[in-house]
Order: sequence, then structure tokens, then C-alpha cells
Amino acid sequence: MKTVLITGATSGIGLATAHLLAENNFKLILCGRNTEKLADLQSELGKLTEVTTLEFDVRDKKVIQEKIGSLSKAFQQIDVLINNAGNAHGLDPIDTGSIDDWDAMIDINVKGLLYVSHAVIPQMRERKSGHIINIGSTAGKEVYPKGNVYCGSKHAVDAITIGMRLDLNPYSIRVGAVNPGLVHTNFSEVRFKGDSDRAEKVYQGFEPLVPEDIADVIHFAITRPPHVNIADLTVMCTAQASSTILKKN
Ligand code: 8X3
Repeated sequence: MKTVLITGATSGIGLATAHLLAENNFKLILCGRNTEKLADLQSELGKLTEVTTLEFDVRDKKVIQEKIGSLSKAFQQIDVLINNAGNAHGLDPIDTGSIDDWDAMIDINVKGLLYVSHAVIPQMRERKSGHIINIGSTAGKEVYPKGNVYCGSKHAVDAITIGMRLDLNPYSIRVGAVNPGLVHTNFSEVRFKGDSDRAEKVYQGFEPLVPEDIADVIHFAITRPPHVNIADLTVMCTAQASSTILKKN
């Protein structure tokens, strides 16, 4: 039974992935910031598989190292790392954007992914096996108006994924990215700082992806035979052709 560590496991794509993997016989290390949600998940998914939880903010490199280092023996071997935690803060032109929003996106989407990877890679390198899936975005493939720093952070994820694949090649560690387009989650609500009316409008007039669609793709990627590495997948809903071309009803 493979052990999978998922960051950002309490909502959106991370949550859907946790559910799907629990149903498919993976052992789970679910990470997030919300203690209560983590506890609820542990009792719910614990009925299906072995689950443990780690509460940390991906911005906290010291705590990440400590918590991952303190996993019980049954969860110490991490076979698959899913770097899913990430979000957007604000949608403003570069000249009026908030520095705090920029910090949050770079700290969570880029540095957080690096901190968690740094804590997990050494054991994969030692075993000469492992699989890392980074959740990128279509925003890591193209830049759209007002996307500036969010797109920059996801372009960084794209480059870091390639860099990881190159550097971890000697150790047979698989590295790949899944890059979703518009997925109906709390993504826009976070981006618009709790303005749910504005957030809901993002997903109106067409059929967006749902988190389960991406969970499916992640499950596919991590269940390929050992010689197959899904290096890079971009997934959009049918209505979306690019970050700026969206067919509305
Ligand atoms: C989420 C997709 O288009 O809002 O990463 O950037 S988008």
C-alpha cells in the first residue's frame, strides 16, 4: 500500500484527491492549516484507509521539517508527494496590486512547495524511488491580464517541476505537474477575499471543472507503471480554450 502526502488536503482539489485515494487503497498523510477540518477528515477517511494528519502552514519551514520528521513509523515512508497547497490573492493590475498579496502567493505557491519538497526528497533519494506531483495551473503556462504575480508564481512552479525532474533523475524519482484551468472550488473566494458573489460569477454561464476531475487525473498519474512518468498535463473544461477564451452559454 503506497503512502501519499497531500498538502492543502482540507479543501478543493486536495480534498477531492484525499477522498479518491482513500477509496483506492492509498495510505494518507493529510496536511493543512485547519485542525478541525483535519480531524473530521481523519475520522471520515479513516474508515476507508490508514490516515494521519499534519497541521502546518506551508510557509513555516521549521514546523514542516519537524512535523514530517515526527511521523510515526507506519507513515514514515512517503511514496508520493502531492504539492497541492496554493492559492491566488487578489486580481489587480501590477501598478495597484497589494504587496501583501504578492508575498502570500510567492510564499505559499512557490516557497511553500519548496519547503515541503525539501523535507520529503531526501528519503526518496535514499530509496531511489518516489513520485512528486506539483499542482500548477494554466496560469503557469500563460499570463492573463491582472494575473501578474499569481501567474508568475505558477510559472515558477512549472520551472521548478522541470528542475526537480532533471535533478532527481539520477534517483529514479518521478516528477510531474498537473495544471488545471478553471475549477469550481473556493479558489476565487480566496482570491476575492471572501466576496462569494464575485467569486461565484467566475464559474457562471459555463460548466467548469470540479475538483473531482483533477483528483481523477492525479490518481491516473500516480497509478501508472514504474517506468511511466506523466511529466506535464494541462486540464481545462471544454468551455475553456485558454486563460482568456471562455465560451459562455
Ligand atoms: C487557476 C486557474 O485561470 O484562475 O489556477 O488562473 S486561473
